Amino acid sequence: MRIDPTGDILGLVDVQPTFMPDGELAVADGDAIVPVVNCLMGRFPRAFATQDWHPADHVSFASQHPGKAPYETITLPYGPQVLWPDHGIAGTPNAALHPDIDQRRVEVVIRKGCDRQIDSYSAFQENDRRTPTGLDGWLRQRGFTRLFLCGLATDFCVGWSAEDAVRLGYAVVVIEDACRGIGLPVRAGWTTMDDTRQRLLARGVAFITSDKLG
Ligand code: VGL
Ligand code: ZN
Repeated sequence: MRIDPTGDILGLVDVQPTFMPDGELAVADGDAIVPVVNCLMGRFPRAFATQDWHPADHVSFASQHPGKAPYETITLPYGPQVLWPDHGIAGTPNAALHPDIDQRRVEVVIRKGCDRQIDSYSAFQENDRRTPTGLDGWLRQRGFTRLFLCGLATDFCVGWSAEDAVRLGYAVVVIEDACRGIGLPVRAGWTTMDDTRQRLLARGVAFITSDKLG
């Protein structure tokens, strides 16, 4: 797959220590993507990044709901919400972009999940599916038409970002070896990873590995 230096951009979704081994919401093998992302960074002239950036009393934290445990689901005004361990706390070292990430080509960083009352998986809008982050405006004004996404977690922030990007009219490519997922069970033999993959494939998202990029 050839990279078009004007229309293509690499998107780093939540490449933060909070989602890596020893982090608060550790994704298995999450740190393994760092060298892959740095290698990709050399192939794309431009990149954007997102950071999960929550206040310490964020509504998505199980700690804010007495009697609830992480990974249980509750219902909020905007719909079902998985409860997470406290993570991505704004201003903490584990919420920074991973210190080994080469940021030279990262032109914009979008922080999301800042509103205490609303979670935000997607790079484009909060989970109320109403409040935009502003990323669409930035990408559109700069003329980008195809997004190559990598980061954490495949089945939450990467997947929701990919789905919104397609809906907003972008071509979307997920670079699988530069992503890792959480993989919560949804039903017997079926996880949020399978579910995400099927949903994205059905919407026209392409999945590739980084060695397929020319
Ligand atoms: C994420 C769960 C909660 C992610 C963020 O980055 O995929 N997942 N907050
Ligand atoms: Zn979060």
